[in-house]
Amino acid sequence: MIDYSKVDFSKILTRYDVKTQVVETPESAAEKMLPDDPLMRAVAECVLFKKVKDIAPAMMAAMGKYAAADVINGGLVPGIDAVGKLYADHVYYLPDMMVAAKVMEVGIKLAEKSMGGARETKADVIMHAAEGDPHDIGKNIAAAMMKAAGYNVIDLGRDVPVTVAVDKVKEIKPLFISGTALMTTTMSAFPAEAKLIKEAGLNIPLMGCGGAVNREYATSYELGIHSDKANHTAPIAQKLLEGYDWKRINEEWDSIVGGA
Ligand code: B12
Repeated sequence: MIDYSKVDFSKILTRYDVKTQVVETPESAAEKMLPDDPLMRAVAECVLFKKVKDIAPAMMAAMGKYAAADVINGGLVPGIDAVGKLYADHVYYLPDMMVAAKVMEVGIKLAEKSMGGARETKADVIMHAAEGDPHDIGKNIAAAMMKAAGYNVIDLGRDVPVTVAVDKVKEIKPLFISGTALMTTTMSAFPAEAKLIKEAGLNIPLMGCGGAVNREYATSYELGIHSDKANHTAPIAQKLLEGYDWKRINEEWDSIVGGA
């Protein structure tokens, strides 16, 4: 009989994947990913540590010093980015993401209230999250910024069927329609929508956005334009108002969003 108690298994087999694995914790992610500014950090920590009750006072304090849009980008977004990292590292699970998303929702609503909207609207724009996609945080941020920039945002919500989005485009004939996709399984909604819009004889641009979509993909089909960050949208919309079509937006994209 072999006596296994005397065997040193570490000399026989080394699990290099385990040995080299960096074990992330919410605290270590906070050190690496959250902002240093105390007001912004307090906002980001509410998201990362899922403190739903604390987000309102943290937002109000930060918005006392910084513009609401800056608090979104400098506080809320780094918080959810850290949540995304912890989920990818299997430290956080779906329920953690759900609570963190709730904190984001409350924060974005407060920021939106503070940003307000213009009295006269410049144009109608349609926004939605792609069919099958429940991720709408980025869309909500972009919608708040577009409202503040003076556009009438028709927000179709999330998991919007392709045909519902296209029917709304036919009905409203907006300046553009934007779509958000964070999942590789949902981004194919955009070329499908663009094709139907084109078939309806409309030349209305479809702005493909969200973490799953890059510029190359979003401009790989007719009518497709791209916006990488929520604050890129207003300068692009301004050019559309000036008469640019989707092709010209793509040709001059770098200079259009360069200053944003
Ligand atoms: C929060 C979150 C959730 C929340 C979403 C809540 C909500 N209301 O949105 C909940 C908990 C519901 C969720 C669920 C799931 N999620 Co999730 N989720 C995330 C997480 C952590 C953050 C996403 C986010 O909001 N980021 C912050 C925002 C600000 O970023 P954003 O949307 O990209 O927006 C920016 C830009 O893209 C742009 N933008 C976006 N939209 C628009 C629109 C316009 C007009 C403009 C101009 C710009 C713009 O502007 C923003 C910045 O300025 C990501 C991780 C990650 N790294 O992204 C995973 C992530 C997206 N989820 C993922 C997955 C797999 C899921 C689930 C399938 C998990 C599961 N096992 O069930 C489910 C979905 C199930 C289903 N089909 O219903 C994967 C997707 C992988 C893939 N490539 O397909 C990710 C990447 C996590 C991972 N690493 O695996 N999730």
